[in-house]
Amino acid sequence: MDPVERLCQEFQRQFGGAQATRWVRAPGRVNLIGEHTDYNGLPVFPMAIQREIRLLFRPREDGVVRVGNADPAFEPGTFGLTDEIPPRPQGDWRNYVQAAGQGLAGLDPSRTLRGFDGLVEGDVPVAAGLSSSAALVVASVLALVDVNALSVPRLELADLCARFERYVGTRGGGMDQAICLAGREGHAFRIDFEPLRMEPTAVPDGWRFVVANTLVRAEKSGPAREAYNTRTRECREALEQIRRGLEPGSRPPKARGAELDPGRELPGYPDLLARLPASELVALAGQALDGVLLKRFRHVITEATRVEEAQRAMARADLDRFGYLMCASHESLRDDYEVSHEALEALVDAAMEGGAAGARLTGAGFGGCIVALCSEDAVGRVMETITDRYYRRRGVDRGLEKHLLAVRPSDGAQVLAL
Ligand code: NG1
Repeated sequence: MDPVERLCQEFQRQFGGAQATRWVRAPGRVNLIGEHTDYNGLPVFPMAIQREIRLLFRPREDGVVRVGNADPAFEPGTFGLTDEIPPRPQGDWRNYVQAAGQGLAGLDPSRTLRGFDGLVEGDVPVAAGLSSSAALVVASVLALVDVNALSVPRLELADLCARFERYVGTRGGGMDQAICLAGREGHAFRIDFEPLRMEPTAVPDGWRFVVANTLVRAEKSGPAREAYNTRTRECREALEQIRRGLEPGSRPPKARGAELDPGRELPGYPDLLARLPASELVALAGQALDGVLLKRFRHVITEATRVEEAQRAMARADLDRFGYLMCASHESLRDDYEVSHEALEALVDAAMEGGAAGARLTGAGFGGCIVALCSEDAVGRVMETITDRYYRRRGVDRGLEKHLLAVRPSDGAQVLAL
């Protein structure tokens, strides 16, 4: 049976009454390169994928949202649309729907929003770095925008969704929501921030991206949250110290010509890169920063330069160069940003052994997925080697299609009639 038809039946079973009228599909995403750069205002390079969250809904007359899940492991919930919706315990899936509700209600507290009855299902692996959480927030926002006939431009909506998602307690950047809303079939996007800008690059015909899940959950509503938030804090601290090093008369800066004008607004990471070449910034950091802060800073700066180069490599269909940059990104994430995990290392090694042009952890790390790039004719061998060297050794031999997949660059989220 068609998945949407099955979902319609489940909707009837859970809610009764009138049938759902519309549904939203909101894709997961894989970030090809540019990790832990978005919250520093530096570019990323993701694509939307064919795995998605689906939300079937019918409008309500009142300001209540009732939401159920096709997976019985996830309990249903009801909440009123106000600008102060009490969050449920950390990790509860309904918080992502509530994030959308509170966010939209808070935009204009004098306006009463209509709610919906909605049923959610999806095939984006949870806590795997493929952004199931952003897809759920985006789907919920789009359903509310639809039932209230609001009109918000896509990029503005992406910024709003990123802000709304902070309701769950993470301070993520804006990559996931932007690519989920504005992805395009056949394309990856370079995304820049502040202000949000998206530039498509066609993925060359013969390129295949393989995603493999470590099956180590990296819950950002759980333990990985603290590790993620610590990294964002360290990046801010590193920036502060570098800024102090650039103040006139300070010791050191050795980078001549880069001193700040007194009274000028303090630069963020993008301004630093506009002011000095990456190599000089890293040299300057070597004098101004110690230990962990130096490593974090070095990752952020070098990763931003890899994004620039990777975009050019894709535009000229240079598979080997793109793969090389993915591997360099992974090493930097492992050694300088310290967000890898032995399971991620094992998967990257297996992908490379199978003939991938490059492989790296994707998403925040600490578990979750890797992404590997290979040519069309190598994809079978890469997937076989990963199966053999990773999954079989861990006794996983069923349901592999859920954990190991060749992803296609797909369209962004849409609201569709039933
Ligand atoms: P994942 O792990 O895929 O949810 C998180 C952030 C991104 C970005 C990456 C690291 C959220 C919702 N997403 O992605 O914005 O910072 O880590 O590059 O926090």
